[in-house]
Amino acid sequence: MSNHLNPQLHQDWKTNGYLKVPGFFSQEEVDALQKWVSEISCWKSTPDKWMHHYESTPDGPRLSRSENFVPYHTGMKATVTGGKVLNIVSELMNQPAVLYKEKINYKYPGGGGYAAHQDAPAYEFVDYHVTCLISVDPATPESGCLYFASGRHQEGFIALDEKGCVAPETASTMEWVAVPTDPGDILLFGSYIPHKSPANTSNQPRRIIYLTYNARSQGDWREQYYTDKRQAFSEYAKEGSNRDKQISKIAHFRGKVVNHDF
Ligand SMILES: O=C(O)CCC(=O)C(=O)O
Repeated sequence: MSNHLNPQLHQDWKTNGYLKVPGFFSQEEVDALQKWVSEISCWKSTPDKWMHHYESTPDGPRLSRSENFVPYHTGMKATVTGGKVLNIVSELMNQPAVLYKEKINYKYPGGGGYAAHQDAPAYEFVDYHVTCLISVDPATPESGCLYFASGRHQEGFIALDEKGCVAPETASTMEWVAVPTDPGDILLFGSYIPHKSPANTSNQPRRIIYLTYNARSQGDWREQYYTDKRQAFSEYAKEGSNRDKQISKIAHFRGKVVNHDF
């Protein structure tokens, strides 16, 4: 585990529950990441490999999210399962980390935002995770960057409602900090920090990669996570409930989901 962070940054992480590291990736690396995200977004849907989710936008149906792409993309796999991303996450966890899940949220113009939530209720099997967000495009308040309830990660589950989100009446009393990011910036956050994001009201995509890790000492749950997610969504579809119109086990996505294909 090499040292990326000075004591002040470690302190900021502890105090705020999130940490932005500007310019973590070089321009060359950003070019590669942008190319890889475009490649993955063009993959045809399959029933048993990667998962694509779509939403309705003013420009027609657009991808809202892709998941489970790491086993099928060599460049992405090398970048997210080793090297400096794994190192910085392991440094924050004070122990070696392993990838738990990965996703790209595209948020094309008109794409939906996310209600205030903590990630922990959706991330089963292990009780604590750290996510590394990689900004592929500029994320601004207009294009739908993340907002955090700074310092509220130390309170366990907060006002968990029936959707798995922070109850709106509690969320509205929280102090929210916008954290815009540029391509190549990373933003690290733990699974208990409340966060949310608005819809994309700009005319540019706001693509972000989210890499979620857990402590390796707690096991490698990645396969199990995706098996369980597929199974849960096929059950939601059979039930005839609206839950299959979610993109996660929690109902935090505010866009209009169309054409589920897994
Ligand atoms: O991409 C976003 O705007 C927020 C995503 C998020 O919080 C999530 O997917 O849980």
